[in-house]
Amino acid sequence: MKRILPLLFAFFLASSFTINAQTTVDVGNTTLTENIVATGLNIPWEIIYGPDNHLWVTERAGRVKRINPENGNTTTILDIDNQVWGGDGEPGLLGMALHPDFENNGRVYMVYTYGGFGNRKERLSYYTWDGTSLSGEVQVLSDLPAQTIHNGSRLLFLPDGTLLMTTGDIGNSSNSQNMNTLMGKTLRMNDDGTIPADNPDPNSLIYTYGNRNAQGLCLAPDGTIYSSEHGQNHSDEVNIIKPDTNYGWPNVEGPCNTSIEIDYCNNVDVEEPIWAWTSYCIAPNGLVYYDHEAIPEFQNSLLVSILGGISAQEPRISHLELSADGQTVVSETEYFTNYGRIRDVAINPANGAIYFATNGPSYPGSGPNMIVEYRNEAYFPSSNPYIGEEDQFINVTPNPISGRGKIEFSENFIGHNYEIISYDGKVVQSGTITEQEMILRKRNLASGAYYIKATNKRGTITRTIIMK
Ligand SMILES: [Ca+2]
Ligand SMILES: [Ca+2]
Repeated sequence: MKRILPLLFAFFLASSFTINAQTTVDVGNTTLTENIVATGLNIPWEIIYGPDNHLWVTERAGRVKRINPENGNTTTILDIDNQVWGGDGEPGLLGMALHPDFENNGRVYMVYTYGGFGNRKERLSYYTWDGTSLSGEVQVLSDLPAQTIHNGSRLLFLPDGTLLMTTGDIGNSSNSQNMNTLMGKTLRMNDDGTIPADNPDPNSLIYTYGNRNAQGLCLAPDGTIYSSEHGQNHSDEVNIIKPDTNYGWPNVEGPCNTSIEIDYCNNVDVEEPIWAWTSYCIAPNGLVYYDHEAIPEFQNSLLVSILGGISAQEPRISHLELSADGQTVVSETEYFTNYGRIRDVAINPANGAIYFATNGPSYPGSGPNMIVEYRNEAYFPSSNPYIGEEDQFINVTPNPISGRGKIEFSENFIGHNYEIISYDGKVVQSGTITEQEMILRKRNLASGAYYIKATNKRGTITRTIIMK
């Protein structure tokens, strides 16, 4: 094997983030194997496993990416950077959902903030997928107030075809009990934004109230709706969402357990969370109900993305085991604790693989920002999720590299450029791909975590490189 592209530069890498290749994690008797599907993303916020067997991801600055989970090939299918306000802090392009009839109507719903200082707003729109990109914005709900914090925005279609959307209190806690504003609520609407006739108030989108800033919503097969909700300094919650229900904020945080809260709850009907993290702020985000035999230990449980709060304490996925009736949480176990902040999680319905989006080690979302898969490779799905495109790839072997490593490119990358980027964001090497094999030597690159990125007409592939 020839050395094709000489490595001219070696750069010092300073990163507090450590990453290992080919990690496995045991969940009871099931072994899950890690695969970093894509990296170098710009704060992935929503991650959906679509009926097209691709991952659909919002990036907070204003882009939607579509990722083939088998080879990591990534394409940008919508770019509304110039329309979105925010992207650095909490506002930006946030929640997304595919319409239940997506395969026929191609509708992709999403929430973003717009305007800016003096005119901060939030909007729900849908775009239509044509097989290549998203276009044709239809505004469903506009002119919602937005702020630099607490913009909710998680979306969930229900079996009856209506759409739930969480809204935050936008930093003004009195909004949550005020039925004259849509903020600090869960909203329920038809797919065109009109009010369903069977809403608690047939003249209002409000479905629940007393919410602070809920950014997780999921559905169990029995119809139970679970939500995660950010607490203030403590009492992050998991709730079961029921119509016309008061979830307590700002009068009650977590369970009714202080004397003031108990007095309040004796007079006002407040729904208490089924689980609360009461000691400090862990900032729960997207969650899923796991219902697949590939990981039997996760069945009938919630997997909750945990950012770890502003100081990123104990970011992870929390496995909340549910009681048989799904109404209470039996136990919490922490997994995937070494990826930095975890924003959202999705499941491949064919093989039960878990995908999660990372937002880096510190608030509000420094890199590395990755999509990580954990799969039970011993499980053989009844339907093969493999979707081809094997002729587009980048492989790094061995990984980690301790002496000499090899990068293999698919032929269609020849003539295109590549970059090797450290996990703190510096391009340490770049050039044109002239042949299918490139040798990396330990002496050319300092120890640490990097990724290689190359783009051609089909899309972009990123692959992690660990130099021992
Ligand atoms: Ca509450
Ligand atoms: Ca309390």
